[in-house]
Amino acid sequence: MSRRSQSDIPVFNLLSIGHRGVGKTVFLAGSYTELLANRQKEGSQSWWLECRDSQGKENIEGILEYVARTGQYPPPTMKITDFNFALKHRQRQEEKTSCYFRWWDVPGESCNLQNPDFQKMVLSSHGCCVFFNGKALVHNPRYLETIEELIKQIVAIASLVNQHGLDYPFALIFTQCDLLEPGPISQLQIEANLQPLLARLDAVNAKYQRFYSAIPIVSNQGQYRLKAVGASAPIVWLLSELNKTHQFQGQIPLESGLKRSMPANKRSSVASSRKFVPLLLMSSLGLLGVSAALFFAVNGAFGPAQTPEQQLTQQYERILEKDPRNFAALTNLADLYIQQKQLDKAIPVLEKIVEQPTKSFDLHFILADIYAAKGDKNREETVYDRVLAQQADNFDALIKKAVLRVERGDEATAKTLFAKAENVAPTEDLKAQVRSLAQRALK
Ligand SMILES: Nc1nc2c(ncn2[C@@H]2O[C@H](COP(=O)(O)OP(=O)(O)O)[C@@H](O)[C@H]2O)c(=O)[nH]1
Ligand SMILES: [Mg+2]
Repeated sequence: MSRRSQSDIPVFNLLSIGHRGVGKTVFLAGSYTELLANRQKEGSQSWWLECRDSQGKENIEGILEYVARTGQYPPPTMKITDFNFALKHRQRQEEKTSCYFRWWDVPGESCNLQNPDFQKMVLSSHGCCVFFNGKALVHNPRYLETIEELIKQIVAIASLVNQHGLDYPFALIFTQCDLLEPGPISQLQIEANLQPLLARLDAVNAKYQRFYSAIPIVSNQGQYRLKAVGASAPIVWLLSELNKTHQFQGQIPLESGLKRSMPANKRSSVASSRKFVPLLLMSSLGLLGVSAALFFAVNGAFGPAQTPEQQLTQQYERILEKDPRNFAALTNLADLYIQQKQLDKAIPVLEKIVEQPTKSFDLHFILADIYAAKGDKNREETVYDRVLAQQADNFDALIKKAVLRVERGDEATAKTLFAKAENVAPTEDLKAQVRSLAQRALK
């Protein structure tokens, strides 16, 4: 029977991402201690973790010893950063190694895909544990805002993975769940509050699973310990998913996965669409290019921040690309451009509107006002003519054209127009105002 040689055993890199104090160290120590009990058990499902380096072993056992001695969680100074583990199980009295994995603890503030160190970690990783404070998710309505940047980075990685059809599992771990009311309500609240992230992950077909972690400290006859029931499930799930994938395609970290997944016909073609820009860069620039892909993924997943007005503007512009005379889209778009003080963009839209028959001339007068503001009296007057061609007794158009005629030294026409306006004015008061205006203008 052939034995699996040391070099056949896959090595996976797992990212552990979450803000400081979320519970990453406690989680790893809890998983380690929970699985240790399996060491004596027989069976391929009884996994445990073994530290591969003495420094790591010293660190993690130091944490467990600290808890046992003090009954307290480890202080933040007992740092866990990088760890090398073997996932082991026992088969017929023999210890077997299923895989190796490296655990990279990334504090929240380093999770920025524009940070080269984080990029390197992401690109060499095979899967990821993302930590959220379960208690804060339920009780602090502003918690999500505080981790918005982190969420952005996660979704960016997930969309990149999706674009390239890669297998990259995410374990979403909700910590400190022992501090929540037991029962399903708390879980439902967590899920409801995390919906913005879950919806984004679903939208990019991310492979993820949720885990509710509760690692209280319990005491038994004066001996303290981390009581970690089910704490190790996320690591075991991630590694079993990666082992499954590994059997089919070997272990592919994100970076080589991205390169490998590039469609062959896109590698050399000059793709004009933005979607292929990262692909193009990747093929020609190696790691730097893949970093660029991550950068584009962040911006692609969220786009530059847009106001609701900008989003609406884009929607109307898209409608008009297909249906250039769509009246509702034209009027709404004109309105939005004016609100955003983009008068040069509003003009061609308003010109299309005034070409169409209408009962309301409000937008005609807005267009005329814009021309007036630009000092374009010819075009301003054309608008009044257009109104008068459709409604010869339009009071506003008569008055405005009359004033314009005076400005242009054509008092005779102005006089006729004022007279017409006075004639159509609906009230005596208004007629008097027109007379007075005409007198002042024509003197
Ligand atoms: N009750 C409870 N508290 C926890 C748990 N996990 C973490 N904590 C608390 O959160 C603090 C920070 O945890 P730590 O693992 O050091 O956070 P890290 O900065 O993400 O490594 C700990 O000191 C505990 O007070 C848990 O499962 N239950
Ligand atoms: Mg820590």
